[in-house]
Amino acid sequence: MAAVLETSILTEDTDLKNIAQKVYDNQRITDAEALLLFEKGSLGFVGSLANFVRERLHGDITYFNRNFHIEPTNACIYTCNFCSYSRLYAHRDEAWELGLEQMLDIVKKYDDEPVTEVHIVGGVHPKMNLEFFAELLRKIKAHRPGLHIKGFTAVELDYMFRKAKKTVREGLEYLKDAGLESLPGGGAEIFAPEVRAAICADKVDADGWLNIHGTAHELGMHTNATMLYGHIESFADRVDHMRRLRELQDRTGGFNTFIPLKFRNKDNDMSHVSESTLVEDMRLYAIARIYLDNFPHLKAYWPMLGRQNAQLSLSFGVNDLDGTIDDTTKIYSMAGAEEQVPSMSTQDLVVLIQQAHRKPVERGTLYNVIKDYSAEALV
Ligand code: V47
Ligand code: SF4
Repeated sequence: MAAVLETSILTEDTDLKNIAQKVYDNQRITDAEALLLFEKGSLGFVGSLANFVRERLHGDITYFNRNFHIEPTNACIYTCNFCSYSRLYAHRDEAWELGLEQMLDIVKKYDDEPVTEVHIVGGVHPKMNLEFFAELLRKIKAHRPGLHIKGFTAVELDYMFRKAKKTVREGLEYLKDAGLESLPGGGAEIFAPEVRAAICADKVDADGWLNIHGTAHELGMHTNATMLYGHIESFADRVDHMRRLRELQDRTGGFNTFIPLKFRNKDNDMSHVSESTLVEDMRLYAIARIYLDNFPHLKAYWPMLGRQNAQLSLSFGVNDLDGTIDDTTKIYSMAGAEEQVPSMSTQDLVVLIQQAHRKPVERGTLYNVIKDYSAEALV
């Protein structure tokens, strides 16, 4: 009853009130209702509903993990217009390409650190093939068996498997045997074909991306899903993207986390497209939390959003702030993200979460609790 009262204060619109009632009753909202939220839902309205969902699922718990990144190369055969990172042709002199031992040295740098995950992601380099990456995985596992390896976007995997003439299932089984444990969510961008053709025409399409994730789920691996938003896509394209993810999740249950990625416009072929506003960012998080009822977690990737905005997102449905990172990723700083030197210590993250009146919990990649910091005093 109190919930109904709260809604009536927030809106006089009957359609929006009906959506709110559904959310309070734990019923799924339709695509048309999600679109309506994008078109008509004020920040306060969608925010309050999303926070209700977030607290029903997780209370005040806010997860983070301790991870580091390996970016094997920033050279890429593809030509995504939004990418500020790829250096194959235009800025060849700024390209890097790491060998196996160099990447193992990055892992060794963390020998005395209590990190639990390495995130491997990079461009698609024609010379870095399936066998090369399988060898990398074996070397990492031999050196540090307990380190969870989350690696390779569906875009990287699609290329690797096609080049090795393996099916998606064969390729994933091969990498899994070598030590790959889960997949990050990159490469999804926007699934709608017209937008995809305009921003990243030449890489794996929506069905290919979804097939790789669905097959990984069938093999018992967990994966994440992203959406690159705030450029030329429409509200309907956002709903279409999330619908495809929600449908796959209904079938497999293998997604852990949805991660909206805000388009940044520095130094890429879409620099003329303005970036979304903070209000629009928060509305998107909130609507994603309301619509994706079968996704357990919603993550704000703080190096891209900035730490204060990430803190704010904890009131708009977000319950995960990714990891400590330690300045090992360049993808966002090169695209003009808030955080040019993305590094936060565990203490920094704990304080950031506590300042938002939430409970910090360190997790493993699969959301196993490593340490509950909620009883620790704010410093
Ligand atoms: O797919 C590239 C994005 C993604 C830009 O699964 C850009 O835990 C904004 O997916 N503006 C790769 N975004 C990174 C990624 C990721 C990051 C953190 C955690 C996880 C996870 C996954 O970066 C790409 C693309 O969507 N990206 N350029 C840009 N200019
Ligand atoms: Fe390559 Fe990824 Fe950049 Fe596209 S977004 S050009 S696939 S590195």
